[in-house]
Amino acid sequence: MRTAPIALTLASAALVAACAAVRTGPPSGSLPGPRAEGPPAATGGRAAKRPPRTPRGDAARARAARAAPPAAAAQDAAPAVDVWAEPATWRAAGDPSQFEVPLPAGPGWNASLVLDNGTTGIWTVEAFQVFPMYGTPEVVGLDDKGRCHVLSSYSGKWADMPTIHDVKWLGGLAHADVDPRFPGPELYTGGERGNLYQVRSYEQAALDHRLIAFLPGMEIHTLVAGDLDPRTPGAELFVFTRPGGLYRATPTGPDGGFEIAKIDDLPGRVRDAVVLPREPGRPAEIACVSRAGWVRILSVGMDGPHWETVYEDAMGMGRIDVRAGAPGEPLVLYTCHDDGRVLRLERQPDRTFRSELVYLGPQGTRGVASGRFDADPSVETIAIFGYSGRVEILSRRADGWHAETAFTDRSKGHWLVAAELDGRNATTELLASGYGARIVLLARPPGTGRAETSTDIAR
Ligand SMILES: [Ca+2]
Ligand SMILES: [Ca+2]
Repeated sequence: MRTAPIALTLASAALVAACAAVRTGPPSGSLPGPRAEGPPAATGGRAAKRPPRTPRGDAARARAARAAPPAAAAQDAAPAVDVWAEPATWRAAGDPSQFEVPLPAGPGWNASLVLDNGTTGIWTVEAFQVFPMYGTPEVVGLDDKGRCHVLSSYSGKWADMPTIHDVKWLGGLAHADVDPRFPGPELYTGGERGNLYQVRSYEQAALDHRLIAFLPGMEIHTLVAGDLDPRTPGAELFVFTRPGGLYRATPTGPDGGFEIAKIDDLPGRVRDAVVLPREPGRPAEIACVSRAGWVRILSVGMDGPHWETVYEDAMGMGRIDVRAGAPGEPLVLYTCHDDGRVLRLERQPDRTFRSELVYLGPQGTRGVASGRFDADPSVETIAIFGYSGRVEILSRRADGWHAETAFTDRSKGHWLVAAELDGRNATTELLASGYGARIVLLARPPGTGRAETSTDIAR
């Protein structure tokens, strides 16, 4: 497999961003611009096709790769797909509710369709165990018309059970046992209209949903759930909004409703957040990434919220993931700037973070996912997605980070998540969604990383 070498290594001091000093207290800054991120009209854009690439020999390609900047080298290997094409040019690849629908993928990857949503973009996708009686986690996607798609797999097919119709986009999504009045975990989502919903699942494979709170004039961009605030018992939902605010929702309202309390103002919206593995004796920590150009770790004490800045630079940011490290390994976060810079942030023994720039990718990064994407478990890997339409795998090898294209969608990407959805390999799968109005599953071929391949069991 050819990979595009990236001329960035640990030793590239000039490209290693300065690690910001740790500080606490409320953040400061200015409010973001008026443009909303989530909801693209699925129409519009240029219809012009990219000209075909000129074939070149391997030697010329290698010379060009050495001479070109890293991002250009990576793009050279990408298929010529016009990610700004009109939806009218799209054709359904098949019906994934009836049979497994394969899609073209990069070398060493299999792609298949989970949902074709016509021309309606899908802004968020995650995998949760919504129905415990099915072994495989469900895939949950939020679309531009305010629908929450809950998709269950069955031997390569996917059954969609859409719920909620909030008309405008849904963006925030969480799954946790927040409400003790209902057994097991619940789904939570909200969006442009400021409506916050709870979705409950039942053993007979049924869903219902209800409005549990309303934030007038606020867009709900990000939700996280868990026992996050010591001032209220049990689990809470944290709701990050635009205009920038942080709200807490607790299952303490009348008639099964929730109560909402504003707990902080924020300079710009948090577009993604992840609850970090809980350390004994320490408060819950939530890593947050903002359009205002920072990564901060939020924790809440009896005196209120504390913010620790771990990275900042003058360019919007929007996605974050945490490495599923082994016990004793340092905490590692992966994040990205909107301009295509992908960063690795590693917590040091003194709890400060060391930042490393690992990729100068295409503009419009809209997905960062940590997982095992290589047959060799010792290779550190992350996946990215965005306005390039390409899902790229970044692998850290002895000579630095490398990029390869795993998949190219029919339009711009908006969300990427790692999930375990195929046990035939030893690697992590990926779910991608966005302006292409579909959810795509990416998996390494059966046998990848498994010793059984020597017996041809994968054929
Ligand atoms: Ca519950
Ligand atoms: Ca797998």
